Amino acid sequence: MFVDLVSITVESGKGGDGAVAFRREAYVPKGGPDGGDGGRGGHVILEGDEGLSTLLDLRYKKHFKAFPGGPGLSKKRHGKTGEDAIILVPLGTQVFDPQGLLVCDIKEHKEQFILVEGGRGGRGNVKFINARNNAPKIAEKGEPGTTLDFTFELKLLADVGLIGLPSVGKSTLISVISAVKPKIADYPFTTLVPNLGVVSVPNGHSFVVADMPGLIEGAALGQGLGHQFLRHIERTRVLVHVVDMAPTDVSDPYKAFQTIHKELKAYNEDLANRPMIIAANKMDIEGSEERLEAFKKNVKDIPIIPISAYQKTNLDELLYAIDSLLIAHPIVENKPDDFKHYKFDPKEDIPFEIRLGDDGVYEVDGGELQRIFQMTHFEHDQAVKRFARQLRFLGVDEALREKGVKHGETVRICGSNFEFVD
Ligand SMILES: Nc1nc2c(ncn2[C@@H]2O[C@H](COP(=O)(O)OP(=O)(O)OP(=O)(O)O)[C@@H](O)[C@H]2O)c(=O)[nH]1
Ligand SMILES: [Mg+2]
Repeated sequence: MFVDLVSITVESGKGGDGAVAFRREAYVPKGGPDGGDGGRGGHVILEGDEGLSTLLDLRYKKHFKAFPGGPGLSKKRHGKTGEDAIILVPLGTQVFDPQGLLVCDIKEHKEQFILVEGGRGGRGNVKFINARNNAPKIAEKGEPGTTLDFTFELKLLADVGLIGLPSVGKSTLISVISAVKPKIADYPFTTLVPNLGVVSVPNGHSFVVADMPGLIEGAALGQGLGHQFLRHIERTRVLVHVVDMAPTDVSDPYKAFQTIHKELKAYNEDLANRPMIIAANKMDIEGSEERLEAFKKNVKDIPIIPISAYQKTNLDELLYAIDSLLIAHPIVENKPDDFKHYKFDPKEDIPFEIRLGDDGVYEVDGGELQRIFQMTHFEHDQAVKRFARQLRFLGVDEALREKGVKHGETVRICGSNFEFVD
């Protein structure tokens, strides 16, 4: 089965908690603080795998979760880094975020991309030593991981796309110019999924061709099989439009050409303007010469190469013509800074949000406050005090006062009730 579109949920690992620990020294009941930092949570990483040709595996496993970082240890030891979750994808996989933005584009074998970063490890108590406190009983919890949904879309990486109505000879053509041997039959819709083949030009150049399922009228609107695969020609640099010069029905080659052109245009204007060559096929059949002459009168701006895929005639001329067009239209690479990584980072956000709850209690939540809350060890008194200072610094106290909250009243911070001390 050829799967080229899936939705996936990924979750990066939470950072490990920082440790509160003290050195043990002979005759000293409590030595200096030595609690180490928590380890970083595991990333979610994409990796290109040339052995894969579809996103089929991802249809069955839709949730990927990296491991959390290990907690910090005594003697200032760092916690273990959480194991990454590695998602193997076929070359040509593009990943889109929920807003539809392109996040990354995997094109090479073993190429990796950090899709979602793991949470930072919390700092151990060693990091909280200061002039006023040389035995801090405080540490941070690890930064939370991030859970996000992405859409994975496979768009084949072919240089050339073979397009045309059904039964015009696309698969026959790829089978005689490359090592790919697709099934060929007399009935329409033979080709159900795209086939990729490597083609060698006699001059030593080579390129990758995708043989596409036949397109029919209405393809851009979802008619027939071909439409699902139109995305796979989006990335080709050259289209070879195969036109049957001896159709079995009475349909005119020029009409056939126009039908496909209209479909390309309806799907994506850019596709219709892609550098194109017409392979006028089945020239071995009687009557094709006359049709070709008529066709040439209608189509003047696109090079037309008459061939017979069946008898393998004039194929080199076609390959040379494709080669020159490819040279004239080199690959445009996406720049790495076109892409973005995701990390738990409410700082980009607002500091916090405040609203009156149904029970008349003010609720403060969201943004940077959420991160601070999640990283606070409430078991430690000093951590709670630090949390209170951080709230003041963020402006939470001020905002509550403005709302008319009085000393001793209850407020809800990130879902937990606290007493407002003013
Ligand atoms: N006489 C003749 N027959 C050909 C030629 N090329 C292909 N055919 C025949 O045309 C029929 C359809 O060929 P395919 O290669 O399957 O056509 P296709 O364009 O891949 O068709 P779909 O995959 O259905 O879109 C087969 O019976 C081929 O043998 C040719 O140059 N001359
Ligand atoms: Mg075919």
